[in-house]
Amino acid sequence: MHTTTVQSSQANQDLLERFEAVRGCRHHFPLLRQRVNGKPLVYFDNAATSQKPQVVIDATLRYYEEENSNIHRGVHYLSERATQAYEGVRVKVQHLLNAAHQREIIFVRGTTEGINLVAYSYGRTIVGAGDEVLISAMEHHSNIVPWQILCEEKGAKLRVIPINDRGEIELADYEKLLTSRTKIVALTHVSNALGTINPVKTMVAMAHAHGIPVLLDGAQAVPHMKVDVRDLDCDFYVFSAHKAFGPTGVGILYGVTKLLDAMPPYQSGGDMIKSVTFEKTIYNDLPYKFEAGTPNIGGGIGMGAAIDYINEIDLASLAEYEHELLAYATRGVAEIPGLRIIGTAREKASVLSFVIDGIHPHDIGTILDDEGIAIRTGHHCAQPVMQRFGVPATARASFAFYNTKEEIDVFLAALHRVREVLA
Ligand code: 7TS
Repeated sequence: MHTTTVQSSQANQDLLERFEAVRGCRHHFPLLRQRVNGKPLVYFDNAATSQKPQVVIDATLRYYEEENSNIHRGVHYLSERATQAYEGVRVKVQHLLNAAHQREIIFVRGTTEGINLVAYSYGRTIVGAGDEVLISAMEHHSNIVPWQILCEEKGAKLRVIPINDRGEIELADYEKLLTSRTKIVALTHVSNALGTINPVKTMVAMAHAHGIPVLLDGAQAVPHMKVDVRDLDCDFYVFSAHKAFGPTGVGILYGVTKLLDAMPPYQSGGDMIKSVTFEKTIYNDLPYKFEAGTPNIGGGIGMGAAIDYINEIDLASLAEYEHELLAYATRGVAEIPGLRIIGTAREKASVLSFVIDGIHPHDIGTILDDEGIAIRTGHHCAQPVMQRFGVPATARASFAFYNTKEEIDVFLAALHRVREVLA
């Protein structure tokens, strides 16, 4: 008994020290130092976009000050330097995701473009009349609309895996929807509106048992957890740099070589070709076949710095710390009369969506903004989720590892004031 107590107090001490190390990273983010409406900024809109550490800002600036040049096309010094830096980021992403090959890492504009690329290129080659595309009821619009357009064009059917009242997928429901007509499953790893972490590894294995490929939307996963595409065994994985401490306008599509190789180009023009005549164009090899035109080079370099930064943080401690923040906030909001949490999955990332009886979420957002607190209100580009839970919109606080319990206290006090003023 005594030994257990000593061990557990040692474990607690270790945990506190690790949390302290995570919290210490806050000062790397210059934007968080500002005041908004005369109050210290409390930034709880991390699911929309994360803040950027100084190293990412510096790397982007340095690129424009010292390296700016177009890539893949010059023999001159600067072009070679920019090309090396940019291609170096591809290797960093490969290691971040544990992809087998560099050629499986495609630079895109973000999650949205990555999904569109797969829907337009892969989707159009494999989906025909009477086929089905399977998504879930908790998808972001960017993982609904491209598939809907594809299905309309091909006379195929978009099928939807339902979710339960906690905002979880029941695997038995999912299994029933996997049939010989299903041509692809496109699923979010973590829901932006509910916070649900889906059991994607199991779900990929279940789809593969039927020979169906799977695309995972990792927009909300990469900033919060270690992602290993080979362990997940997914066929495609997409994410945006800007939600993972990098710049806007750049993201990644990972795809397995076998599928990418067989896919036609999505966009065409410079860089994606080997040779062009008016009679015939020979496409470039992977990954360049999918990278037409001058990319966001500065953004890519900033993403590389963000990956270096993530690699420096202990991701396991980060996830534990964020979990602690979510649990603390969840306990706190439970004391606010009339407040209902939307999304109570057993496996959740740091998203707290809620409604308060008789108060519109936009009014909650406006009062919180007066206090310097940034949350998101609305449908979070997931209108079907709102319909599922019978609400027009929610207020959503989403946390990152640079947030603190003290900020959550400020947020809770402001929510109590919202009730006093508006209810
Ligand atoms: N998928 C998920 C799960 C997302 O959360 C988002 C953005 C996207 C795709 C699209 O990413 P983009 O970088 O291409 O725009 N989600 C949010 C959000 O929750 N609030 O603002 C954007």
